[in-house]
Amino acid sequence: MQKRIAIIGAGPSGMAQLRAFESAREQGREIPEIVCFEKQSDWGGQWNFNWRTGIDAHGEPVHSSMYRNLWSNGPKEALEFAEYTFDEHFGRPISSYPPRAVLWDYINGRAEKSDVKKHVRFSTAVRWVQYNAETETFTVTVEDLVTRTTESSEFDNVIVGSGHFSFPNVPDFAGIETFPGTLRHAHDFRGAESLADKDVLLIGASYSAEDIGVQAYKMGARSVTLSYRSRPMGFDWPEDITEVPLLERFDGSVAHFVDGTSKRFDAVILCTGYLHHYPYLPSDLSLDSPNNVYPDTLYRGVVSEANNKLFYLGAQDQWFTFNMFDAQAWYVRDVILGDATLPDAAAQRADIDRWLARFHALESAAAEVRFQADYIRDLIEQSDYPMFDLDEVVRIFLEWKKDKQENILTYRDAVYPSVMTGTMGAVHHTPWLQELDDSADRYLAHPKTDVIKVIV
Ligand code: FAD
Ligand code: NA7
Repeated sequence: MQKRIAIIGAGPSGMAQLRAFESAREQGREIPEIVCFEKQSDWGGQWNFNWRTGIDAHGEPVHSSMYRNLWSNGPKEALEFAEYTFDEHFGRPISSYPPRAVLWDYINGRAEKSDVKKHVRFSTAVRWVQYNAETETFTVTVEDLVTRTTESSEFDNVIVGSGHFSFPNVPDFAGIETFPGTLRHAHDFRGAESLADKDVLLIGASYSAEDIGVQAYKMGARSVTLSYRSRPMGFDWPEDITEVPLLERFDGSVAHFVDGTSKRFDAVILCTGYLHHYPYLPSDLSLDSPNNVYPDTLYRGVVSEANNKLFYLGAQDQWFTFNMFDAQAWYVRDVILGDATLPDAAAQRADIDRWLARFHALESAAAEVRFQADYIRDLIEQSDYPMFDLDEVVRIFLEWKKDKQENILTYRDAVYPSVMTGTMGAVHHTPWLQELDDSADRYLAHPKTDVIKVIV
């Protein structure tokens, strides 16, 4: 009987999985019946912007944490698909840090081209997944959010692609209930315009705090204060952005920090990260991990140790994104098709432990980037996904980090060569700090540039 595969989520990870199976089919392979359940009405995951916060029109938690003004926070050259390039999609060079809508267009373009939409059941939320040891299948219960009908069916494998940047981690702070201004988590942040002329406090010292802080500055905040728990980000901030140690307590609109300083604020945004949370999975199958580059209990970062018929895509903290999801999806496909075999449980554990030992010894962000590149290399070596120059991607990441150190306000104006085609990114027509229109139309109204080949 033909195998049945359930994919949960049609974000970049789920779309990579659909593409991986399609690529096997194009090579004449018989592929299983695939059903991808997506609770939103369109695909793209985080990249499918939603103006709503809290709950959506169906009463579901809003998935995307992205905001209107979001532009790629890393060079596009580091996330490019090895088998669908930016050149192929746009037909001309574009800059290295496109806005959200342009990256959505890119992932949408590949998926549309491979005609995989027919496998997706949109507006359908996965409610529960139950493994049956006797039949060795999963019963997947879903709800069609439009017709309000619930149904269950059997699958041989389940692939989790529901992401892990949607359920906010919301810590408590003494006196926070007395704060009278705007208070929210980064998950509910949709744009920085309302922060103009405001004194803004951001708690956290990672990507969200960094980018929302810079967005607030760009939109004219009076001051931006970033409060860190472990260590400051340490960029050469402009005068109106300051880093302070951890928040100790609020007293009305005044925040007191552990170094004894205090300041009055109009708005507070908790940039305190997200939880791995899989409400449709029983606890023994649900990944429980902090946000890091090697979550424990996943063999090769994707196969659930608790049940080898269950897979997770994109569960890692992400330096690499789209091409890492591809490497994972191609490998998962091959395990399901029987082209890649899994070692026994003891060997899986030994392999996980080897990677974990390496992960725990990492001492710098640069070492983490190299670690993730090695992880991807190991995966690609197991499948027919086109190998690409991962060392060159690492070099681009390190350049990006250097550019940010030099100037956190202008790093998005830099361009890099494509690792896949050698095409140099085109300098955008307007410096990022001055560009107030984030639309794809405005972005793509780019004067045509000659393609420059760079020898890499
Ligand atoms: P997601 O994109 O989260 O997609 C998961 C999908 O699963 C969603 O469509 C969701 O609706 C669906 N889903 C969830 N639960 C269910 C359910 N129960 N039933 C059915 N469907 C369900 N990456 C970059 O490369 N560059 C960036 O600049 C960048 N910026 C980011 C900014 C923010 C604010 C955030 C939060 C992330 C950013 N990322 C960025 C990382 C981003 O997470 C990845 O690029 C990518 O979106 C991850 O893809 P995914 O498919 O694993 O998860
Ligand atoms: P991250 O990268 O997981 O970072 C979370 C940050 O929140 C990190 O600096 C944490 O400090 C901080 N944090 C967590 N809990 C607390 C408490 N209780 N008090 C103070 N600070 C805290 O999440 P991001 O949202 O920045 O990024 C996630 C993704 O979204 C990423 O892929 C981006 O591309 C966009 P720590 O350093 O651990 O002390």
